Amino acid sequence: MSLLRQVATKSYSFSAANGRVFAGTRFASSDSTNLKEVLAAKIPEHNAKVRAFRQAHNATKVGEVTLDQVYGGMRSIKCMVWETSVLDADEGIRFRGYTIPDCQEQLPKAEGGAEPLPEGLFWLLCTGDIPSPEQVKWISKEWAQRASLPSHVVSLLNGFPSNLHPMSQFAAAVIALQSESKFAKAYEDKAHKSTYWEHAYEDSMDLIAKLPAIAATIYRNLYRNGSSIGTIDEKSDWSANFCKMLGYKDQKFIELMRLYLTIHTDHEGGNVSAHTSHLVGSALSDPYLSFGAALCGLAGPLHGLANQEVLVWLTKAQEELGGKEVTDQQLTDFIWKTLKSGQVVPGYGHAVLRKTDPRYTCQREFALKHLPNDPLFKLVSQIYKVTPDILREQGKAKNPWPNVDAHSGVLLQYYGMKEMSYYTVLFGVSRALGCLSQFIWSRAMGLPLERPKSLSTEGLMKLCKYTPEQ
Ligand code: AMX
Repeated sequence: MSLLRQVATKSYSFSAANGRVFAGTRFASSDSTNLKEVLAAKIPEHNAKVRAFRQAHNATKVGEVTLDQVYGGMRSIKCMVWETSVLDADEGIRFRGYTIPDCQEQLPKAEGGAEPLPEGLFWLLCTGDIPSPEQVKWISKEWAQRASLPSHVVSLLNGFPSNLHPMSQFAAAVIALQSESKFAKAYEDKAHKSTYWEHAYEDSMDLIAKLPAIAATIYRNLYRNGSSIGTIDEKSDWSANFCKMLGYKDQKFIELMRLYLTIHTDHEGGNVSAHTSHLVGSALSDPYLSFGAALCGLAGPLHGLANQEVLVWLTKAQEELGGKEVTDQQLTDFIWKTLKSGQVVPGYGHAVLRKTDPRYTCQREFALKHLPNDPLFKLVSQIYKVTPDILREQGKAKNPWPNVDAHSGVLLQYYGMKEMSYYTVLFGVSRALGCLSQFIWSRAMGLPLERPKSLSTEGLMKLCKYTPEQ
């Protein structure tokens, strides 16, 4: 019986000194570089805490639901558990309690680098602890070792027509990888429920490791004549390997990718991609199916595809405005034209946020540091100056401020990645870290099948004792 299986099936006791005792084995959970060991130590402790909490408070009300919320896309209804991050309307995202500036300051960096490594954020999302450099190196190596793709996935990718959107290719390839699922196999083999998280962990690590190779194959097939993605360097980090596979060598681009893949990971549980993965996973579908479904949601223009929409819109603005510096009035007129034609201003507004997205701010800071004179960045800055007032004047959007997608494309195009229909794939590679860290915890906590109640309009009218006028 494996060590971890023992952990999952035997009772545990907590050692107050510096670790936890499991089946006679001591894990100094904060010191181990093995993420699975650290999780094995933390899960029973968390579950015991939740059990006690629920016993005391299961009947406590956490909110009320109005008719407006039922018709209005369930905005702000508090109805799911998401352990890895929480979004505050004014402050923005906190990953396990840490803001983006906290993460930029405290998460380990690559040698000579200034931006956090996404491996570190994954460790933080999984464990709640800021990892040591050694723990982050352990993850980089694990992901490098698990990165190879089965041949049927490569053949599938190579067979896609060039008019199939990169996000559709991405989702299809992730679903096709399901042949490798250890979770599905374990379920078929009647694995005990208490071990589900272990198989979820293995699948999640495998899937995250393979995403850059899938994404880079899509990129090279579509935009680089199907050239080879090359090999993985086990000594390199996940983002650097990804950039190499894509064909980008510039150290600044690699740094940008580390930041990009860190900040797009997680945005609590209610957004379309996270919620989709949560819902699908609750049926005990494996991580491949669950995350493949999440990617389909991310591909929508009101969600992840907005980063593509922003660049399309910026390019149109440049063309229409003559490609030179414009006055605030000219830009204002262009934005009003967009609104009056019934379109949204892409990259602005948010279902939860009510201030500028800190993911926008940190990308803006990156641009101010590395590309302050780029004409497209100047246009993005000018749009930031004029758009909130315009949206306020229009009086519809509850949040007139920019979100993450208003800024990401301009940075990518600066370093030569101009293929805008590819941008959401990068978002998807990062989003896996949030969806899958929570997936592991969802199975560890034994969260049940999601099944909220729906009602027809007739049923709602009856409930509200409302009789329509004849
Ligand atoms: N431009 C124009 N109108 C906007 C707007 C924008 N950027 N943002 C919101 N509105 C409109 C809505 O379309 C809605 O109009 P309606 O009453 O005619 O249907 C009205 O304002 C009220 O919407 P809301 O309550 O403020 O927003 P929401 O929670 O319904 O939607 C979002 C949020 C993000 C879909 C919306 O702000 C939007 O469409 N933004 C542009 C697309 C975008 O940037 N999406 C990316 C979001 C971040 C992400 O998920 N990656």
